[in-house]
Amino acid sequence: MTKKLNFINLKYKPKNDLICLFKISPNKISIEKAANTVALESSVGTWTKVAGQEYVEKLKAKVFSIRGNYIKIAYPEALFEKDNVPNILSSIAGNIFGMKAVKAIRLEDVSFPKSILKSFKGPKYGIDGIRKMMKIKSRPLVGTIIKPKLGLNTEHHAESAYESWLGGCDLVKDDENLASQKFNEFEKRLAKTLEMADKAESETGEKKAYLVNITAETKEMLKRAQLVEKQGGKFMMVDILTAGWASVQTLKEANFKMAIHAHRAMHAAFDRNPEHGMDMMVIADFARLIGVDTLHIGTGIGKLEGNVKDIEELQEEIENKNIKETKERLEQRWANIKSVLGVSSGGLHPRYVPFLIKHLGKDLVIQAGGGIHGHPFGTRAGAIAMRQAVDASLKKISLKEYARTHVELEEALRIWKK
Ligand code: RUB
Ligand code: CA
Repeated sequence: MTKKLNFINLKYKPKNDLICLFKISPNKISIEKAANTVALESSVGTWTKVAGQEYVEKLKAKVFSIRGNYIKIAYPEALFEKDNVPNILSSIAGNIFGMKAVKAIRLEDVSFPKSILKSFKGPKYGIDGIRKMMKIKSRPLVGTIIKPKLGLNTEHHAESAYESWLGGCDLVKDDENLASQKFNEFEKRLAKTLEMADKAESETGEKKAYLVNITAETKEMLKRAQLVEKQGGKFMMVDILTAGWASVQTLKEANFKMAIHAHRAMHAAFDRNPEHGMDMMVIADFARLIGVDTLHIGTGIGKLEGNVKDIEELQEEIENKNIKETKERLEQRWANIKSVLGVSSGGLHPRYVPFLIKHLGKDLVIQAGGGIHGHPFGTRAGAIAMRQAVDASLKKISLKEYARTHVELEEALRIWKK
């Protein structure tokens, strides 16, 4: 190794550092040189030597592991403003993605030191808190997204929510691109749909939650959150990536009573290319750190890209207390930061329920839009069929057999084959 690679120290043992695991495809240079360039650009260096002070040297990021194309970098905690997610990401996930030294680079995982963990509060509810709020001891929660995703008027939206709850949904959410459009304005929708939630609660004896999408410019978003709190809502939903990390922090800091449901629209712009960008694991880590209570993690089987092994790992990362290191994942002790409940959503219908429970267990929200509202007998029957599929799976009875005595499930299986 040449002397110039002074951001590499393979003997270094990280202490209070933030660790990043990168996969790098170097651009006609050695992996060492590429790794060195990543470490310098994301910490105190630049493309040429700048006469520095010795005390700055102490803040250098260090490449302390190189295995094939996987490298680990330790960033001294003092490099960051600790409770500032945009600041942390501007270093570890900033300029490096465009550097000519790499053909591609992917941030696979991040591990936070105690000092950074301590500067965040994490989820208010966590899995236990959500279960308590919804009075659901151990089964997976069933959710729906009102469909069609845009265009429905407020009355039809609220009616569809009501039908979903009566059929057995626990959670009803807005779609990611519904905000306060003319055809269905926020204030009216909130009032009408919460009214229906109350009605459904008293008629079914079950707890019912409306995950209203408050995503907007930050001050407007806070106003909408205040309205939800005033009207007694249990949840608010935010598109964490399109809204931006700073606004999610602002929302969390405002300390509303409601749980936060995080939709991840736009994540695939970061995580779909396996060689470049950042893994969903990183997005999930920051979402847990700031403190969302439920987060979309994918399905492994529905309409959207993602394999089930990755989704299982992702679920462990947000739901467990201590995370073990693997080739593609870093260790993390979450200490006092609560868990986040994973949500599987995207192209789901009753036929997929046994697969989801087999792989992702009961600490999961199983959420279907088209797979409920597209049921030939209507929304209520669609929700009934989903609950029947959950019941059958928990009783370890095949769907085919259960469908013999459950007509809604039978119909769902008849029209949705794969
Ligand atoms: C669900 C839907 C959601 C996606 C997001 O509708 O469109 O926005 O689940 O994906 P449907 P992800 O049930 O009709 O497909 O949860 O993977 O982020
Ligand atoms: Ca991690």
